[in-house]
Amino acid sequence: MVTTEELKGKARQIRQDVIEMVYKAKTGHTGSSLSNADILTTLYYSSMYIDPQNPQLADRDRFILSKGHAVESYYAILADKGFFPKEELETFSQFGSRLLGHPNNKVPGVEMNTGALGHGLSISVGMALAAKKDQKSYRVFTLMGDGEQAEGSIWEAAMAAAHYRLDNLVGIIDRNKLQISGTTDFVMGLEPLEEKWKAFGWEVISADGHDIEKMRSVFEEVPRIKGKPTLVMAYTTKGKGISYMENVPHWHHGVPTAEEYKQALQELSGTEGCKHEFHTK
Ligand SMILES: Cc1ncc(C[n+]2csc(CCOP(=O)(O)OP(=O)(O)O)c2C)c(N)n1
Repeated sequence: MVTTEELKGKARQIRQDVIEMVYKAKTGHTGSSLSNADILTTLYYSSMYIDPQNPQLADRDRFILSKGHAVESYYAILADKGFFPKEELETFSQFGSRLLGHPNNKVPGVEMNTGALGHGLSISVGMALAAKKDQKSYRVFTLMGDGEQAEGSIWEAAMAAAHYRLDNLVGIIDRNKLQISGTTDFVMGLEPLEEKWKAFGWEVISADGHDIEKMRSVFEEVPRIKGKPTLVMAYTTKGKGISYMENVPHWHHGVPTAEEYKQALQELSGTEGCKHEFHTK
């Protein structure tokens, strides 16, 4: 079994890949992707049942990146897991590449095209309902943004999930309290967000979304919750891991200068357990 220390090292490597991809492509959602890197690492290296050699395996757990703009860490993980060659990351967001700036299902391992906010949970409800009807035991995970919570369609899906008692569905909110143009409080007040999800009939578990050990135990606990869907409120920091990016709205889709790029990689590689293998020129 993979250790938590190994998972932390993996998350650092994924963050380096994110920086390389954005720097090379000169576009991307850096802060958003660094925000969800630990959540995705925990899911893909510890919690989900998947087979990269057989992306369409009938019993695989499903993952939907509802905050589809934060795709870099997702692609970096899919490549690292072996869904497609790692060198392909160098083509991110370039003309002719299948690694578009938002997930699309031409990429092995991507279940569904996403990017228009507010749709991922509805898709996931459909998948979880299908699993129930087919008497399959796979689980469906969907990662939403907190800014995304302003989309009304999320709340229709939340209501339906509780109605159908979808205990095979796990919603995760990347609660970094920032969205595209400022704080979520400024753009659209969300609180009391946990209470809203509870009122919609969901079990709510709160955790530090960068504490991989904790996130791991949260995802282990979820299958014991029966008769209702679970919402994991993962408290995070946008831009996590790069000092000058943390909590700065500009880095929602900022691109590092050459100096900033160097500093970012230095900060990440200064940390134990990191094996960086992907380099752009
Ligand atoms: C329906 C829709 N409206 C607007 C956008 C533009 N947009 C892209 S990212 C973003 C902010 C998302 O913020 P949040 O959900 O909090 O994600 P994170 O902070 O983790 O990046 C917006 C408004 C979109 N992609 N889809």
